[in-house]
Amino acid sequence: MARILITNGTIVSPSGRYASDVFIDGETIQAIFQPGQAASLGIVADKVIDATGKYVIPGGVDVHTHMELPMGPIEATDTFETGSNAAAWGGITTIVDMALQRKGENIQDGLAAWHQKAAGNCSIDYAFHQIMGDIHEQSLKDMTYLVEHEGVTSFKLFMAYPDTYYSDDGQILRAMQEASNNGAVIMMHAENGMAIDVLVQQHLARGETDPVFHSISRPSLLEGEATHRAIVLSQVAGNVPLYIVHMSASEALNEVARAQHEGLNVFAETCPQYLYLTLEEHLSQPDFEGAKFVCSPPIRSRHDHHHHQSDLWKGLRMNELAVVSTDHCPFCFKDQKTLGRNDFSKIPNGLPGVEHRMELIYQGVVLGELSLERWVETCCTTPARMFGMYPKKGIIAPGADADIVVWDPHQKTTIGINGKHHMNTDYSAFEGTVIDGKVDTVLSRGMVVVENDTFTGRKGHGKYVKRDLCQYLH
Ligand code: DUC
Ligand code: ZN
Ligand code: ZN
Repeated sequence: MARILITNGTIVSPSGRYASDVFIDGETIQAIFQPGQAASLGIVADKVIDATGKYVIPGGVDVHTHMELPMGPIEATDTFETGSNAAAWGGITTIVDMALQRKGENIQDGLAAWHQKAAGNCSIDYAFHQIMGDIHEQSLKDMTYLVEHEGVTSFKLFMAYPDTYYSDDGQILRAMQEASNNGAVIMMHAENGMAIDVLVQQHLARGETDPVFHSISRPSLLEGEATHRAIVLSQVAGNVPLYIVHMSASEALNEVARAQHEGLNVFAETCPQYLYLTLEEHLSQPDFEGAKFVCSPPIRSRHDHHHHQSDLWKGLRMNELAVVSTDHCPFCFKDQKTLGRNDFSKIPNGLPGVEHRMELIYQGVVLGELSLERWVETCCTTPARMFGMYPKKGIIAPGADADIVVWDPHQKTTIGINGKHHMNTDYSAFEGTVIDGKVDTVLSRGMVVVENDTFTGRKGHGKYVKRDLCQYLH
């Protein structure tokens, strides 16, 4: 494989930025040179990438995607091939997807099915979390087996969706106790699904069937309540590491901040949709267009008793929110979202987003919400450390995988079906958003996968990453 020199750029890490050159030999970073040093040492590269005026950052790590997720009679529309390509276009070089165990299935089969979907199809590296949708004796044994042998060190449980993925408090506690023995992280979808289902039925009975009622029937209070309950259960289980996924609500953030203040091992992520989209501008769009923005937890109102979006940005600055992921779970508007035309509860939940996380969170830098360093930390470095992939992933340093994005702050792009969009959906949730800055070049383990607005990656280049335990605690 080639020797590549990235020159004249500014390397950005969580701890600062500095002008240096990156020398790649094969799949890994060989050295960081001071400007001009490579030439004086007689280093010869097969390819030189000129990053003058650009940032050189670690490849993005998106730790929450759902490629090919079955949902009722349909499936999320991105395959590992289309989804990993779209991710690469957006400067993501590692995804951690959620392998699924449904009720009545065993965990080992669920994981094997995910390996089968992904193997040989990805253009970037991939790893798995395991969804536990049926917690009993055997699943608990399997959980420990996955941690010890399969490189799967985190498990997602659901307090929502009583008809499908739901676990009750007793099951959650048992999984947490097992995790406190085997070192795994418990990832929680924290919404009170039982109470939500009552509200859903009441809205439908009143004829309130539009997409906006999806959000109204899932009040932020019930995300706060479930977050609180998950934290208490994690404490009872011996302060097991708990990671709240896709946080959308101030009430939930306040619970996490309080737990962190008390010294508990509680972490959280949010997603771009919760930072930018609103009930008023998006979910309320006429002609059923609001269905394009139906996901759970829901997009919140601008006029709630809390200002959720400004609180979430504050949480990102303060490290109460450690990570930004996407919860990428794409469905088409035609024939999929429209299944819920007369009943919002039948709209498949999820948004396409894996391609846009780096550029949307960079807008937080442009808007003054986050520092450049914090952008890299929340999108690249911390996700790698949180889920046991650092320092192979998430950092530009000798020995690390050569997963690198050259980011041009002087360019602009427009997101959308007629603009930048490579995910396998017939709409974009961020249609028309103008992005200051642009992904210029992307390398995955030393292979150039995006360059000059062209995809140069290869199906099957992406490898499975066996993960270690959470590196904040071990
Ligand atoms: N929420 C979504 O919106 N989609 C996938 C699963 C989830 O929890
Ligand atoms: Zn979820
Ligand atoms: Zn999810």
